[in-house]
Amino acid sequence: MKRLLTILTIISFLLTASASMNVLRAADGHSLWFYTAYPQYGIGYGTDDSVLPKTMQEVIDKEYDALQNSGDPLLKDAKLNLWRVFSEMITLGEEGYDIYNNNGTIQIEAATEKGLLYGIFAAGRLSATGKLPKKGETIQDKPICPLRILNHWDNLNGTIERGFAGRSIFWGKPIDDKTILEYARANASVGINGTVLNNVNSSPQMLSDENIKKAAHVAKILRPYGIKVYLSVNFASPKVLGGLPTADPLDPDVREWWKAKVKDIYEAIPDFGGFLVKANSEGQPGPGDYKRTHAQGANMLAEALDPYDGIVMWRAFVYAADSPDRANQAYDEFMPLDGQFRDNVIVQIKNGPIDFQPREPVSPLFFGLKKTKMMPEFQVTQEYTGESIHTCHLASMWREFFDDIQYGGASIKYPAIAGVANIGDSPTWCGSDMTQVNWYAFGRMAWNPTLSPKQIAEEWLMQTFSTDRGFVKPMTKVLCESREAVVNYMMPIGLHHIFAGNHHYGPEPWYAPRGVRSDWTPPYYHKAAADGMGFDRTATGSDNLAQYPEPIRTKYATAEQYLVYFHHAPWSEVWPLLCSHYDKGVKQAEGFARTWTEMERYVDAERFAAQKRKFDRQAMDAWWWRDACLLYFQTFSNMPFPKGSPAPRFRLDDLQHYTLRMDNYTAADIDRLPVPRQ
Ligand code: BDP
Repeated sequence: MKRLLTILTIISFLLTASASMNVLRAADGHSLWFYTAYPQYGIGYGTDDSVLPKTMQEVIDKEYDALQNSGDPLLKDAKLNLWRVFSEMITLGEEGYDIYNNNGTIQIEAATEKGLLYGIFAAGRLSATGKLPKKGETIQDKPICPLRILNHWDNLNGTIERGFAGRSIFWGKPIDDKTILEYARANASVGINGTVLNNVNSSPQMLSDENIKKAAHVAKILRPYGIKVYLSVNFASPKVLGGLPTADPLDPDVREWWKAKVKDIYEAIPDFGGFLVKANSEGQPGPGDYKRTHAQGANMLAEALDPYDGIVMWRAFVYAADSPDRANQAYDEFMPLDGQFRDNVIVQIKNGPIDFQPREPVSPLFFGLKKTKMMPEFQVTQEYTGESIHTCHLASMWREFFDDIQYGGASIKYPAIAGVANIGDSPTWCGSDMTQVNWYAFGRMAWNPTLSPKQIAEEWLMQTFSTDRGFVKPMTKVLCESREAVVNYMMPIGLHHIFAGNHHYGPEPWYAPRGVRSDWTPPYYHKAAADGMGFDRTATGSDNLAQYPEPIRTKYATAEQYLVYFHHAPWSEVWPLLCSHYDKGVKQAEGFARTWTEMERYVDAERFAAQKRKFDRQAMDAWWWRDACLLYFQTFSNMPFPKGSPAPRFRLDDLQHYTLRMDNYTAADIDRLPVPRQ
């Protein structure tokens, strides 16, 4: 017995030692989800970083070598087979692959080189997560959505709109080829096959010869990874850049200008993907300036791109100032145009009708448009969900989106999906280690919108930090709870857009200065008053509910999570719910910080410390949100905090004089605030 115990102890010692050797290497977060799978390989290419692969075959060769050297014995003799004409492979399409365990040898097979590349990355992921097929088993996969595109809101001067991870990797300084190479590889590894290099609020200068040349250079590095480049264009470019007197889409000279410009672009970038356009939205120019419709504007560009198979992604994010209900507008404006867009136009629609809120219903356009191609736009960068500080696993939000789309009877087989990137030149790429999960999740879910947030969290954690169950289990729980926690402590039961006036990080439900358009102030959305709070979007109000078909209309009308989104409800109903959700959110955020503290032995010291600061900050911010919102709404409800609800840590008056903003509020500051601490 004693001997057995000794043996067990030795075995468990060896296991622990090897696990910690694997996970405790120093890391600055730059290796993304290649950390555990390729210990000696990282995200780059070892010694020959400076040599850019020119063809996909070269990329395949490098990735194949990396896979075989990854340390997984099953992959040491892995084989690659390209079956261009084999019918079973052809059914996997352009991008699918098949991973087969042939009596102990892993074979990766596909009908195209692109499929092979995705197969190699998938084998790496399956190896890191212990899921490679067993003897005789096969794993096949192909994407549901053909175009999986990141949108960078990068400005030509190198700043990033709503970016929380440093400056642009494309603009504002000479391009670092190695960074673009690493970026390409990371994207390809999760199936992203397109990228828009510049902000939707686009400068006409984007289309200058010099900037097209820069885009062409980026395209050259991305091409061998199967990634196409797209550009955001400013609708007034023919006027501002081209010197024409107008940008009217029906003007023959304007049409010729675009055709010539498109020709130039394709000369520089032969596989250019197409244009993304924000028009007549938030001050951007568009066809409306000439009394033309969105369809007329989009079709003009589509016609110019058509000979090269380029596409136009035309955004539906439009809303006029001070309208009775912002949520109604995109639907009202785009429904009459259904069927009028050319075949190579895809209308790009934000997931919800307002603006990337922590929770909002899906945009009714997804159910309404029947003869128009549509693509959802998700926000990967956490503009409204805690920037790069708060952990918020957005896969849960996107899961809810796809589930509601299906519940409402529509298909989730979109021709394209866009995600507003959270990537910059910060060492961690995303501004923090934990927020990298959303880049990963976007790629995985765009490829397969039926994936669960849990599977994505688990596989990402295992590749990024440690495969130890002691780590993966509790941290998967944290990630899977995190989005609901953010909703709870920021905007529960259907609250939306009660953010601070000059940033979207902290709360300012009271913000309503004179002269600011009403739909840019929180009271427009929460409508708190003596009789209750919430936006009446039923038939007695804006009737936004009528834009939804059954059964999703009834689901939304009766859901507690959308109570004050669709109804102006009495305080007797709202107040207890508000308090319990805000209290829960605070507890959840505090729980995340506690769990992370227990993870110290599984994570390298650098990433542990950096992330600890973020979790601690998130917990403090949760208190700030909760106190600000409850104390403010209490001035209308005049109801006491329910029994068991903790006393506030802050005073409303103080909160109204400070703004919760990442650069002016740190852990130490909380002690300096003139507030009684409980
Ligand atoms: C809002 C952002 C703004 C963007 C706009 C858009 O606050 O910076 O330009 O969306 O999507 O969420 O066009």
